[in-house]
Amino acid sequence: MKIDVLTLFPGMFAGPLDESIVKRARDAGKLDLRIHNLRDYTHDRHRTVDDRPFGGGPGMLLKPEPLFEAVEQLKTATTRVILLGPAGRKFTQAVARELAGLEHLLLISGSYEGYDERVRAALAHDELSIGDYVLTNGALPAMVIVDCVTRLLPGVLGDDESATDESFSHGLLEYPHYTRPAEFRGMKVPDVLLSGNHAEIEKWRREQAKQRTRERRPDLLDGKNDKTNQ
Ligand code: 4GM
Repeated sequence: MKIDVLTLFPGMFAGPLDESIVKRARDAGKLDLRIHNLRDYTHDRHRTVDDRPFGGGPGMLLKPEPLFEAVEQLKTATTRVILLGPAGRKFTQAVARELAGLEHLLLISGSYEGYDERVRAALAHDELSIGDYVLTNGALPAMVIVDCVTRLLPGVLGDDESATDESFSHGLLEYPHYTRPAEFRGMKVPDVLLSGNHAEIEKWRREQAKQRTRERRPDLLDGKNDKTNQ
């Protein structure tokens, strides 16, 4: 998969995507990730990317011209152009699975107060938010999406690593896990996990997962949730 990211802060991307599983995917040619500076698509002396909103009000907007020029240069017939912003539809594991099936993503990591509406209307196929909070810019959301989508690409995770999709795949939170030692600083691993009785272990895990979900994320149980959200 190819992912292009347009940002005003390309330096923020050095580090998080150069480590661990994303690095391995890039080195193996499974992810072709390119970071582009939006300022490189300006033509004035000051490399201006923003301007004041018509009608007044606080804050600045990204000017349409550099965004149009960048998207027109970077997109092909198969590109999904995605704006990032707190007003987007919520990015979930289901959306990550959808994106992982595409050939090419162009993520636009905005900042300031947002985008000129013509960018939305004419350039973007979709607008995503990673959650209900406001950040200084969309670089972290772009990195979250790159990370989350990359681990779903074919052959990126080994068999052992794949197991950790559990939390969202059956719509419940994960049950508690333990490793050795069986007793640590007076804290014991539940007897059932040491019993070797696999039916009992399954039952215990199912109950724990349900209880934990009820306590922490009742929204996942209340039926109003489209299961495709998970
Ligand atoms: C306003 C409009 C994304 C602010 C567009 C971006 C939070 C998220 C920004 C923008 C952001 C999010 C920059 N804050 N919840 N700030 O995904 O890109």
